Amino acid sequence: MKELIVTGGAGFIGSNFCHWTYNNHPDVHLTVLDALTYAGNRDNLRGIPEDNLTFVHGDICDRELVDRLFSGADGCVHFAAESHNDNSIVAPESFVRTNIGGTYTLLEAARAYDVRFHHISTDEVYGDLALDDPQRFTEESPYHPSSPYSSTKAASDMLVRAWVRTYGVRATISNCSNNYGPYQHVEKFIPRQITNILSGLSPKLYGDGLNVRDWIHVDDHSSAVWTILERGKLGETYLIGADGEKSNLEVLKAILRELDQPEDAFEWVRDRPGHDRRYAIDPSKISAQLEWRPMHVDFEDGLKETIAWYRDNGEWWGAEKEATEERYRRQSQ
Ligand code: NAD
Ligand code: TDX
Repeated sequence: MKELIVTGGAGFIGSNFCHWTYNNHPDVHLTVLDALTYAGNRDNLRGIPEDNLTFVHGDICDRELVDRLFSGADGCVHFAAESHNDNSIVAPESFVRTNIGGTYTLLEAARAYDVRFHHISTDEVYGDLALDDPQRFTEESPYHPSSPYSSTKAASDMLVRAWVRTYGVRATISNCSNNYGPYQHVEKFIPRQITNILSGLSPKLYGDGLNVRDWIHVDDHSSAVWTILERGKLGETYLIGADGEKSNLEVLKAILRELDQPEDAFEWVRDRPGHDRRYAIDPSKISAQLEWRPMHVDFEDGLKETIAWYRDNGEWWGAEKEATEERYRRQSQ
């Protein structure tokens, strides 16, 4: 794998994946294809030398452009998406276009140029679990998406499966749990609460705060994707998770503690419509079959580093913060 296309490489997980690749596989040349929506930032890739990275400002729905890039590539890791549930509830159209239409366009190019394709998806395609359910999601769990966002991700997974079976496209899929780490947009839960506190605003908790998310450090997501690229079986799906289940209230209290705030210094706000109760990943398949293990197993440590990153990089998030909070105010969130 010498020439790798990374779609959405200027976003949160895609840019961390590019840094991880540069640090661990410096012989790989990356071509980032990113439309630089509100969620993409070219600066996220700063530090990766030009010899290792070509940046292409463009849309994954642009067939001509995608064909041109795929004609010279060995592989593609597909991160590009509209990724935020709350936005999908207010304005679902771009989710359908990018997440379904964009994935279709890339699959057609992977088929035409026989490019190895890895599709990045989410545990949200499986819907949610009750808080007291002893089960976790596995690769066999039925698809049951709840939101416009997760339904478009589920549809994109189905396209990949069909292109593998019908056309023999050399593809794999991974469905990962909630990521945290540097470069995550301030609309998402952890960065929103950190930057609220740093800006003198109250953190905002939806519903009763007992919803559970299964947290994984973004670098562990990158190492898992590379494990699949190197050792994954074509046509297979792998769930990625790091045994990181925590309620939103627990996570918020950890952030408040780290930033020397009182435990109750937050506001309850309107719940997300259709809010999934709990996500939980059983990572047995990737750990048993591909021998992948997460490295960042201490969530409190990872959270501390993430808080420090936001404290040190105010100029990175400052510009997006105001517009994001304005959007949330309109939604009473
Ligand atoms: P993000 O919103 O931070 O980044 C998305 C990137 O895609 C941005 O750089 C944006 O400019 C780009 N993009 C959007 N539409 C595009 C288009 N039409 N053409 C080209 N580029 C476009 O998202 P993220 O949190 O980094 O998520 C990346 C991927 O990982 C998504 O596919 C998401 O579904 C999946 N995922 C995310 C999480 C998580 O916790 N954030 C967990 C599991 C899976
Ligand atoms: O201000 C907030 N208050 C709050 O209580 C925000 C922004 C969120 N929440 C809650 C909603 C969720 O229960 O926190 C939890 C996490 O919310 P998000 O960060 O929006 O993530 P989630 O909806 O779980 O989806 C994330 O993980 C799966 C990513 O955004 C998706 O792209 C990924 O597929």
